[in-house]
Amino acid sequence: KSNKYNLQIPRTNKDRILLGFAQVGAESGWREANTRSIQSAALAEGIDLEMRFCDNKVENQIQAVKSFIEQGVDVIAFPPIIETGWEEILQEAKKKGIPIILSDRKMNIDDETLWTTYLGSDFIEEGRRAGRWLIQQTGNDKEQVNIVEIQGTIGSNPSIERKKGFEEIIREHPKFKIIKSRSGDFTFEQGKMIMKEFLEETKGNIDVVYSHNDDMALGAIEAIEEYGLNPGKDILIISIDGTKAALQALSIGKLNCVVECNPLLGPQLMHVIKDLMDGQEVPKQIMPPEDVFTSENVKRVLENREY
Ligand code: GYE
Repeated sequence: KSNKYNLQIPRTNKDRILLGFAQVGAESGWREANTRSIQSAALAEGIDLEMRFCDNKVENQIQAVKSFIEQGVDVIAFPPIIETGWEEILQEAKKKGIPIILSDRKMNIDDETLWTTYLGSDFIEEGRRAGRWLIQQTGNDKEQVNIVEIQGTIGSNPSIERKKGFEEIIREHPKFKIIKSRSGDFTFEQGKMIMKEFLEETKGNIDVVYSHNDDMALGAIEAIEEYGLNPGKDILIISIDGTKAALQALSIGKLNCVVECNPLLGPQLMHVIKDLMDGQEVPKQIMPPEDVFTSENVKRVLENREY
């Protein structure tokens, strides 16, 4: 079988597709929901799944992809932990005729024939949504609004683009200033630690936290409380993802805006894999549906949130 990229697709077993998935790790609530979604969708669709967890280390992820190639799986999917450095290993996959799907993170690579499709969000747009919410906040009569930014994993596509989209919006409104920006690697612990540093360094002179994911925002909320300030009131908090824990914080006013990033990619992933294996053309980008949550609409979504 071949697809439009003229890759010869080796089938290890005539009736079942073997998918190798090199998962980032378990850095966030988003990631755990994503893992469960992929596992249950594979089961439901009768696709054999081999998932490796890479503990958020690029070298582990390269190793995992390498071993999937050696093993001769039918298709490989993964969220590149960082954007760069993938040419060599993807050339190897191409030589073996194994199609590559980018799941939830894009990469920065010249030869776009080395991957088939990207299934995931538009992170620049997520950053813009966060920025747009902020500039629309009335009652902010300060001359300068001090923003601190907690970035995700350095060099990762969502972190780079969430920063870019947010800056694009606030750039046009000079009173909004990012006074500090540092990485919390998408984890609760590091988000809390970075926020503690920010509070100490600025003596609490912070108006807004822009966090690239929920876990770091929840960590920041704890740091703010320990510092003796009120998260959501003294300091506005904007986050990205939309996990249940963050929506709960939003519903009690400790968080102010959550831009949704959908982790439930499993069904769409299995669907596109089947199309690929059938030799069909697949779109270069597939985007899940997403929303923005504030105190006004949080109740509705919280009721049915499974993750
Ligand atoms: O926002 C973050 C996770 O790649 C979109 O990775 C994903 C991001 C998500 O750890 O919470």
